[in-house]
Amino acid sequence: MDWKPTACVLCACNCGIEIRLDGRRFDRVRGDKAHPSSQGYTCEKPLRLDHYQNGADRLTHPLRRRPDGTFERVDWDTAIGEVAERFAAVRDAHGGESIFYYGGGGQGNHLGGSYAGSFMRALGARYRSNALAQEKTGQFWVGDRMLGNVTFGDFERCEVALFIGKNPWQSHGIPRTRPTLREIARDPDRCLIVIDPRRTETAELADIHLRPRPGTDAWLLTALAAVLVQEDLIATEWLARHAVGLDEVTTVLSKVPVAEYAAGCGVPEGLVRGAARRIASARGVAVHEDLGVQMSPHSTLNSYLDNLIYLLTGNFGRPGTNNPPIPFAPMITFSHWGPRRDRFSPVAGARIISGLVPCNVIAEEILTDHPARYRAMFVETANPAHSLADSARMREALEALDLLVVVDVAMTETARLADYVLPAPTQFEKWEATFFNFETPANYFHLRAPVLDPPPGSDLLPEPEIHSRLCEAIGAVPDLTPLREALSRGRAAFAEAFLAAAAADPALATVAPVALYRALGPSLPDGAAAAASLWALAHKVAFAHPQAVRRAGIPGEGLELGDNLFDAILSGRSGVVFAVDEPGDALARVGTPDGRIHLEIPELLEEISRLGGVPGPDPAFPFVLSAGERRAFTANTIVRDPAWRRRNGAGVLRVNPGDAAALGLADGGPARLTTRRGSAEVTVELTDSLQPGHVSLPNGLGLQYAGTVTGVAPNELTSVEDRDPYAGTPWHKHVPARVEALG
Ligand SMILES: Nc1nc2c(c(=O)[nH]1)N[C@H]1C(S)=C(S)[C@@H](COP(=O)(O)OP(=O)(O)OC[C@H]3O[C@@H](n4cnc5c(=O)[nH]c(N)nc54)[C@H](O)[C@@H]3O)O[C@H]1N2
Ligand SMILES: Nc1nc2c(c(=O)[nH]1)N[C@H]1C(S)=C(S)[C@@H](COP(=O)(O)OP(=O)(O)OC[C@H]3O[C@@H](n4cnc5c(=O)[nH]c(N)nc54)[C@H](O)[C@@H]3O)O[C@H]1N2
Ligand code: SF4
Ligand SMILES: [Mo]
Repeated sequence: MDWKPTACVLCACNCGIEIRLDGRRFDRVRGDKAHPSSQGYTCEKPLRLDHYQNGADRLTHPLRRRPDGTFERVDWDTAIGEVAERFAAVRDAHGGESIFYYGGGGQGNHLGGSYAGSFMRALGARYRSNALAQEKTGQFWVGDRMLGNVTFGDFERCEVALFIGKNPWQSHGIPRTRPTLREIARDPDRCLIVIDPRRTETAELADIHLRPRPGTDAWLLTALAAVLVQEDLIATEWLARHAVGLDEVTTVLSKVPVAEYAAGCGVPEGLVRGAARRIASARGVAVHEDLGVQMSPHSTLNSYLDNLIYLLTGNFGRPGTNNPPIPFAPMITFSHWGPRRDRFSPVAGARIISGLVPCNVIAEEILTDHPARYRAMFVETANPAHSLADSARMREALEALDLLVVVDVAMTETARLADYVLPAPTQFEKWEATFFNFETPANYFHLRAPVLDPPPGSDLLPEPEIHSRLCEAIGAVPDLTPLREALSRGRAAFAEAFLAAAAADPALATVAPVALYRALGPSLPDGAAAAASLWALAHKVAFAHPQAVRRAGIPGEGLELGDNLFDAILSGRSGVVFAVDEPGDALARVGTPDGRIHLEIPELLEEISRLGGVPGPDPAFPFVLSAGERRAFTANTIVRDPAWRRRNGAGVLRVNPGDAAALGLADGGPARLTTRRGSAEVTVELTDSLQPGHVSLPNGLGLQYAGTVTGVAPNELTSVEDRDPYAGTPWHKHVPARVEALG
C-alpha cells in the first residue's frame, strides 16, 4: 500500500495528510502522524478531497476568449506570447500602475504567488490585493501601530482561551483544533470563553459564552476592557516595563458606563465582569479574533479592543499567551513606524495596509474614467467575482477591463470573464507549500511533493513556470549564465554570486524569484524546481533568527545554516520544524522604534469615547444576515462540486424558530431573503442557536458546477459601501436583510 504524504488545502491549518490512490482517484485520505503540527489530526473535510482533485470543471488547456464570449483552446506559446504582449501594451499606453494583481495564494498554495511579483515588478505594477484585505487588514493596522507586529495565541498552553467572532470547531485555525478545544473545556483549571451571538459548536463547549446582539461587540469589548481598568485588574508593573500610553487608555476606559454597555449589547453585566476577572486571574490567556468581528461594524476598533484585553493583562510574549511568530515568509508587511507610513489607492484614496488595496474599493478603482484607474488585471488562485462584496458590480468591473488574465485549476466565476485562462496543475500534481506559518513556540514549514501527474492529454503549467515564461516574453530576465556557472562550483559560490548580482543589477533584483527558479531550480532534487524561491526565504529566516533555527535542530552558522534549512525542507516530506522560540524572545520582536508596546491609538480611543448607544435596525431590513458562515462542508470556493457535501448540498438559511413562526416559515421550506443589494430564494433551517433577528447563510456556495448553480452566492447580497472606515474591510457578517415567506 502506497500512502503519499501531502497536506490538506482546505483551511490555513494545512494539516498533514496521506493519500492512497486508485488510478487517478483519491481512494483514501488519512491524517499524517509524522506531520509536526497536526500529528495525524484532520477534520472531516479532506477525506473527500477527490472532489477537488477530480472536479468536473477542471481546466485542461490554455483558453482564449472569442469576441462572442466563448473560449477557444490555444497552445502555451500563443497564450504566453499574447498575454505578455497585451500587458506590455497596457503598460506602454497607461503605465505599469494601471495593472492590478489579485490573489497569489489560497488556503493551501503560496509557492506560485512567490514568483508572481517578478512579472508584476517587471511590468511596473504597483497595486495589488487579496482576501486578507477583506478580513485581516484592520487587525494588521492595529498590530502595526501597537506592536509593529501581529500576534497569535498559544492555545495549547494557555489557561484561558478567548475566541472572539470565531467558531474554531468548524473553521479551525489553530493546530489540532478540536482536541485542543476539548482539552481546554475538560480541564477544570482552564477556561474557554467564546464571544459570539450564535450558540456555535465552540460556544457549546465553552465555560463562558458571551452572546452579544450581532454587531455590538464594540460595546461588549469596551465594557470588558473597562472592567479591567475600573476593577484594577491590569498588569501595572509589566506594563510599566514594556508599554507606553497606559494613561491615555485608562483615562478613556475609566469613564465607560459598564452596566449601560452590557445592556446595550444584551450580555448580563455579571457575565461581563466575571469574564474580565477570569481573564485577569489567569497565568496565560490566548486570544483569537476572526470574521465575526473583523467583518462587522467597528471592525478595526474591535481588533484594537481585543489587543487591549490581552495587553492590559500582560498576556504577551510568554508561553500560553499571544506571541509575535517567526514567519517563514513575510506575508504581512508593517510600515507605520517606517519612512513610508501611509499609501493610498489611486482612485478611491483608500488606505493600503500591508501592501493591499481594500477589496471593497477594487470595483470603484476600475469603473471610473479617472486617468489612474486599473485597466488590466492578473488574477491567480482567487475567485473575486464570487468572493468580493457585490458580485454584480465586481463582474461589471472585471468586464470593463482592457485585459483580464486568470490562473486557476477550475473554470470559476472569475475565469469565465477572462480574456485568457491559464490552467495550472492541482495542488496534488505539483510542488506546493503554504506560508501560513504563524505558530509559536515551534513553527513549521511543509514543502509538499506531487502525489500524482497531471491528467493524460492535459496541457498545464505550474505557476512558477507561467511567471518565468511571462518574464522572459517581455525580455525581463537577464543572462543567467554567470549564476549557473557559480552554481556548478557549489551553493556557497552560488549564494555569493547571486547576492552580488542582485545588488549590482536592478533587472536581476526585479525578477529575483524567477532568476532563482531558472538558475537554481533545475539543480534541485526530484524535479523540485518550484522550491527555488524558498532558498532565499530559508536564508532570510536563518539570518534573522539563527538561534531559533538552530533550536529547531538545524545545524550550522551563516550561509551554511540557511542552506541546511533549505535542504531539510527539500527532503522532509511531512514538514519540518524551522524555528523554536524561547520565552522572552517574543518581546524582542516588538517592532516599534523604542521596542515598547504602544497602547494608545488616538483615533480609536476617540471612537470609544464617541460610542454612545447601540443603534437600532432599519425597519425596512429588520434582520441581520451573516453572509458566509463556516460550516462542516464549506471551504471558500476551493471545492466546487456540491456532491462533496454529504448533507444540505445547497446550503440553508439558518433562522430562529420564533422568527420563523412570526413570518410563517417552515423548517426545510422556502423563503425570500432580500438585502439592499439583492434578493435570493433560500431553504430555511430552524435552529435556536441563532438569536431572534439574526439569520445566517453558508460560505462558498452559489457556484456554477457542470452547468448548474447550487445554493446562494453570498455576495449577490452584499454592498461595497458597508465597510470599515480605517481598513475598508467589508461587513459581510452584518448585512441588513428582510425575510419573507414564499409559496
Ligand atoms: N469549514 C470551513 N472552515 C474554514 C473556511 C471555510 O470556508 N469552511 N474558511 C477559512 C477562512 S478563509 C477563514 S478566514 C476562517 C474564518 O473562520 P471564522 O471567522 O470562525 O468563520 P465564520 O463562520 O465566518 O464567522 C465566525 C463566527 O462569527 C460569528 N458572528 C457573526 N456576527 C457576529 C458578531 O456581530 N459578533 C461576533 N462576536 N461574532 C459574530 C458567527 O456566528 C460565526 O460563528 O475559516 C477558515 N476555515
Ligand atoms: N460574503 C462573504 N464573502 C467572503 C467571505 C465571507 O465570509 N462572506 N469570506 C472571505 C474570506 S475570509 C476569504 S479568505 C475569501 C476567499 O475567496 P478567494 O480568495 O477568492 O479564494 P477561494 O474561494 O479560496 O478560491 C481559491 C481559488 O483557487 C483555485 N485553486 C485551487 N488550487 C489552485 C492551484 O493550485 N493553483 C491556482 N492557480 N488556483 C487554484 C480554486 O479553484 C479557486 O478558484 O472569501 C471572502 N469572501
Ligand atoms: S480543513 Fe483545515 S482543519 Fe480540516 S483537515 Fe484540512 S487543514 Fe486540517
Ligand atoms: Mo479567509
